[in-house]
Amino acid sequence: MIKFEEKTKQILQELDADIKSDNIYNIENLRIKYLGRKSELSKLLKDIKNAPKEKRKNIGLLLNRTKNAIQTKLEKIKEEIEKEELDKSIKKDKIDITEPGIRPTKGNLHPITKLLYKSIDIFTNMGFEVYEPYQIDDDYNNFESINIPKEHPARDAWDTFWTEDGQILITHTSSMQNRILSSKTPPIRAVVPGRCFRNEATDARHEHTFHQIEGVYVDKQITFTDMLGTLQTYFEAFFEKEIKVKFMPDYFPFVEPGGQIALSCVLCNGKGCKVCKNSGWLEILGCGMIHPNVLKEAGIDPNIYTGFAWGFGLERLIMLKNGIDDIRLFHSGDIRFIKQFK
Ligand code: FA5
Repeated sequence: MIKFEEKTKQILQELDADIKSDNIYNIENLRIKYLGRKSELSKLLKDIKNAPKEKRKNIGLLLNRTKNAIQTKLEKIKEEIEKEELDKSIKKDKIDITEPGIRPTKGNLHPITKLLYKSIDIFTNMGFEVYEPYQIDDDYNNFESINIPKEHPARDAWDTFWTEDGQILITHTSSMQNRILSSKTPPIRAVVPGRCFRNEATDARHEHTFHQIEGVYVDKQITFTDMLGTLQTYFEAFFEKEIKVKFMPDYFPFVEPGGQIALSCVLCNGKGCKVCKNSGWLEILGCGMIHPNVLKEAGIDPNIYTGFAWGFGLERLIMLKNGIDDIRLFHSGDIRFIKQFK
């Protein structure tokens, strides 16, 4: 029995020494060495039969305990190695989600995105804040709050997509006028670039989905000429050339007086061509002085403050700037079209 006790003690000591050394990185070798058929422990197990009969049971228990102890040590060291390897790989493959993205080396921005950014730059340099519209909004914001009550005939001017629960896919970015005017105190200078939707047949100049840029400016003593100056400044920066603007009266329920702005044709410089139908002018946007009812609805006193608003279609401007003859090309998904706008 003493021989067995000494031997098992030696085996466990030797295993501990191996574990401390580099051998631990080959668990399988250790398992063969300490538990394999040729191991010291196996030899001791075979030796039981030579021990006195009455001691065999205790020797058997001792050897079993030793075998379990070896297995537990090997199991533990295996877990440690696996954890260490996992930690190493986590460190190596760690992704820092706060790092900036890698700018793609190929590809280019869609012309709408590109000229939307350019327009936002121009307006922010002029002191305008930028708001994004809700693409699905309610009747109050798209119509009622801007002086277009239910049953008002002017609603027919905006062919509207309704959702089943009575919401609206915004027909114009004027849907943000009341939100902006009622949430701020003048001076208010804001632009709203965003996607609009109209339930109308498409052709070379009409899409069901297009972009508008709305603008509102409210302060004391704001006049009509401030509006003309602001828009002229924007158009000259956008087209990078001198431009004349012309106002023609028109009706929008949310402005009074209201009208259309026409630009001197950017293609023929006002001389007359196919695009401007030889008139030298291009009608480009709706605008006007904000109606007192719209100011009142937003909690602004029209006796103290005045302001102007406008809304134009971005696609139509890009078409002019780049000589594009069909608005449907923008969403055609034709990569050859997009690649031209490097
Ligand atoms: C409006 O939508 C008014 N909310 C604009 C406005 C704002 C007037 C503030 C006064 C004060 P209108 O429906 O005319 O107005 O649209 C304005 C511009 O959006 C048009 O001049 C045109 O450039 C563009 N647009 C309108 N419908 C389409 C369409 N189906 N496809 C492409 N562009 C369109």
